[in-house]
Amino acid sequence: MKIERITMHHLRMELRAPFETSFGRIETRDCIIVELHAGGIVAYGECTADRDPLYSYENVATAWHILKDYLIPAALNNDIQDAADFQARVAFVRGHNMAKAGLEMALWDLFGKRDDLPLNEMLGGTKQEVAVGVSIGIKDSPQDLISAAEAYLELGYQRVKIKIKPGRDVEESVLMRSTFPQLKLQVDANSAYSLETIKILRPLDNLDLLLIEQPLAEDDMWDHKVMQAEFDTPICLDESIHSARHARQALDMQACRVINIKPGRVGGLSQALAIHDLCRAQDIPVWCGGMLETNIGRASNLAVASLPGFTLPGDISASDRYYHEDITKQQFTLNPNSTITVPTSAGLGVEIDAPALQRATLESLTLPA
Ligand code: OSB
Ligand code: MG
Repeated sequence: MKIERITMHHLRMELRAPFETSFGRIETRDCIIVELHAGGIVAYGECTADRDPLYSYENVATAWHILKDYLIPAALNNDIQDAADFQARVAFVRGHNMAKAGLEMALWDLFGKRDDLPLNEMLGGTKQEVAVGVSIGIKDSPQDLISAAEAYLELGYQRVKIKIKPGRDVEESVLMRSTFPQLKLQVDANSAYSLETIKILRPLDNLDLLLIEQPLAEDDMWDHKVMQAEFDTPICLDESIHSARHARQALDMQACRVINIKPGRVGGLSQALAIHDLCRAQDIPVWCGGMLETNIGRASNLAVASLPGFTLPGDISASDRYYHEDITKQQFTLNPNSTITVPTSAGLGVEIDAPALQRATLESLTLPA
């Protein structure tokens, strides 16, 4: 399909509550929404890079630049056949996976709308509802964490992930486990430890956690292998996995037993699919991570999580867990069994709330100008 025009919107979304991880605390979340026009269809994608390069080296400014100067020019006025065709055209750009994924998502939305197919069907999804949990940031005190968890359990979430960092790890995890003995519980360190300091995490191995997510540095695949050999709890990689190739290498060297798939981090839905297929063939459980997306990215995550290999609950919470105002007309709600229903309309299956998008937008740029 010939791509006629693309607009990028830089958004700043106000979180309902601050979100703190080992790399920092945020009260607002930035992202780029890609709006694509072709053959009378308007399609959307979300680039998950945040304002600052804390979770990864990408941020809004780098993604804006890479989209404007490389990726969008590679797509404009071209007859893009499918996601693989798009990836081949932008393969010359090294890295910048979140920028690529944002535009690729808009292309999936476009093709879905053209062919009247929902994204989950295009990807090969098999579930109508997907199991989800909630990711709770670091709180001011362990007691505040327990209160926050209680409130989420009250709402129906049946799986909780807590963020940890040095000094805010063992006490919190032990307290969570003793307060909620049956809860599906996991922790995420966002690379806050080293092989020397993981000794502190030893007691976590006796808490029946689903997994320990990304304890070590992004580029320390080998050290994760060393750690996994010393821990019974599955290590799950998030930041370390940027491609299906990385996923294969991580599994080959037993650096992890679970993979968190975030389409943004791996360069798009097509790579997410490839990692899913690889893991499924080896019986490695995967789950869909979250990047505090708007409902655009959330719709995409729900479609991905409907694939059969996504056997662990995703970090895909209801819309009202995130922002004061989201940018689509429909809101995602939690079903009583801790699932969210996968959208069934064409493409991403969500309709933009134009005034809300406008209110969240700091800057827009249309190409061709
Ligand atoms: O590491 O999984 C992470 C949010 C921003 C950046 C990194 C991570 C997260 C989350 C939030 O854990 C999950 C969600 O979107 O609900
Ligand atoms: Mg993570």
